[in-house]
Amino acid sequence: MSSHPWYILGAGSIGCLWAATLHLATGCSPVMIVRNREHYINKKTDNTAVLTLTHLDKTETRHPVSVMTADEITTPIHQLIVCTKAGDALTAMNSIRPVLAKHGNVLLLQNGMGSQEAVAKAFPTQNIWIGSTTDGAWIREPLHVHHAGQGLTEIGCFNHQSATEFLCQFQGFPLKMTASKDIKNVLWQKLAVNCAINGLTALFDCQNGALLDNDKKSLMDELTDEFVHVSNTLGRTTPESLHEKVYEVCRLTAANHSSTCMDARLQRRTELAFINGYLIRVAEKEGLTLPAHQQLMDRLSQKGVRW
Ligand code: KPL
Repeated sequence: MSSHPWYILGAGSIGCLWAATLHLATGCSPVMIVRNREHYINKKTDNTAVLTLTHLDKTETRHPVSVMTADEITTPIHQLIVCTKAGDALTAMNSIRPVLAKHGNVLLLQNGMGSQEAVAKAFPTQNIWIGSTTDGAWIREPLHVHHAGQGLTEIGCFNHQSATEFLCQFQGFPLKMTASKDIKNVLWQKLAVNCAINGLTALFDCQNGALLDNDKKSLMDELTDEFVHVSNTLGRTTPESLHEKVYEVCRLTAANHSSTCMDARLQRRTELAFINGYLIRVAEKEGLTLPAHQQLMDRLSQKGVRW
């Protein structure tokens, strides 16, 4: 591992999962950069806190971390993992711009598409790595994360530079990781599934498995048909059996509430602008309209779901 400390922007489920895992793998405490310090620690003068990780086998481990706001950081950041919501990534990155090392490594772990391009464009001298993760995690209370589902994190770079060397740092890391030569395609394939599932689960306030009921399934099919249409227009590949893949994710995560459903329930801003909203914007540029996607977004707006 590099001798530089790791900084993690965002203390949500993925941020906490990576912070705890980094401590397990390296023995070094990462620094978690948060917007509101009091939400995590009540000591005024001391930045240290303990993060609890409940593992897949339900055992618990505890990990010392530092919790800081952007304006408390004075030393240059060479190693950063951005775990904010997609809609907050650029603002959060700008908040640490003055302390970000010019050629630092930045790993972006956002859902959906669009935020990664925006950050890469705004930070041209940094080495920007993009991750797409299927790890499942949820927050029980601030700084207590449950690892709920073993997934895979694929890491690559928009300019196809190999991520193998970057990934060497994570040897022996407890989360599963692999280098991807075509991370845009990985993000696109995940987007297909999220476009079909996330918005609908927020609309019906249901678990993923409930989308396999007939009336909801046909809405999912319409969204998937539109995705395939955009994909074909762009000359991108999607699996022939995309509908089957979507059903399979619904079956495998039947009892889960999607991240968007949870955000909507808690009246938080969702990431739909970077999921269905992203597809609508890409389609518009190609002169295509996507009635099923548009109708979904309209119905969600009427319901008061924010993005
Ligand atoms: O990625 C997901 C999410 O919740 O954002 C799915 C695949 C829908 C699993 O819940």
